Amino acid sequence: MNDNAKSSEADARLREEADRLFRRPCAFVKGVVRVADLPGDTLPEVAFAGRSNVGKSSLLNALVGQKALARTSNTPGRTREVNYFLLHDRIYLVDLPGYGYARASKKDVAGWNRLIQDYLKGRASLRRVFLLIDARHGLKTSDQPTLALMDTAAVSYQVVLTKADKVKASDLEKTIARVSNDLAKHPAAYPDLIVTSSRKGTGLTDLRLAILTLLNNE
Ligand SMILES: Nc1nc2c(ncn2[C@@H]2O[C@H](COP(=O)(O)OP(=O)(O)OP(=O)(O)O)[C@@H](O)[C@H]2O)c(=O)[nH]1
Ligand SMILES: [Mg+2]
Repeated sequence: MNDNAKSSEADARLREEADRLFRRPCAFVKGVVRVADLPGDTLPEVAFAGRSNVGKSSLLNALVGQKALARTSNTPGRTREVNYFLLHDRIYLVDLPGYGYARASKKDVAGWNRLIQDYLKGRASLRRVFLLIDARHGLKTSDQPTLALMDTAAVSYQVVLTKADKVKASDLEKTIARVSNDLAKHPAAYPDLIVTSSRKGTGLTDLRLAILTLLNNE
């Protein structure tokens, strides 16, 4: 067997292992509205951040193959707490409230923004933030404060395009190129992005593998 064949066999094994990890039990632990109430930081965690309605909760459900573990909604502003889910007693998956939701009250928005900021800045066990971006829109002005915060706080983050089923392949390629180009200016951003559709199941193994790799590097 040549080296290429060996490495692609190893890749396939890792991808299987990643899918297997996400078939393990995953359960809701708690929803938190103040950083003081976060669970102890003895386990590693990854978080899903992004504009309201971008598909964070749907992606989490798709990853673990459960339809209604995290609550989703057509109406933006569904997730209002920092929601902790524990996968296989090994890693927390953290579903964050969305930002950029114009119709919520100023007081609510300020509260959620403060919560997200405090969480992102101060969580020692946070291994990576998956920053979800709608594949139809790319990065928006309302994503900029979060990007800046994570750059300043040196929080490692990776962009995940969502709802890829909603765009034509040619437009998707353009968005990927544009977002990759923008990310090159951000020191804490991981250069590769992951393209997903929770509806079609696209990219789920790629994202699971990214998370497994973080765990294997613990
Ligand atoms: N077509 C399509 N729709 C999706 C996909 N993922 C999510 N949606 C829809 O997008 C809407 C928002 O999904 P959520 O998962 O609730 O979004 P969220 O980012 O958690 O939203 P907030 O909690 O409000 O911040 C719902 O109507 C989902 O059905 C996808 O891959 N494809
Ligand atoms: Mg949500």
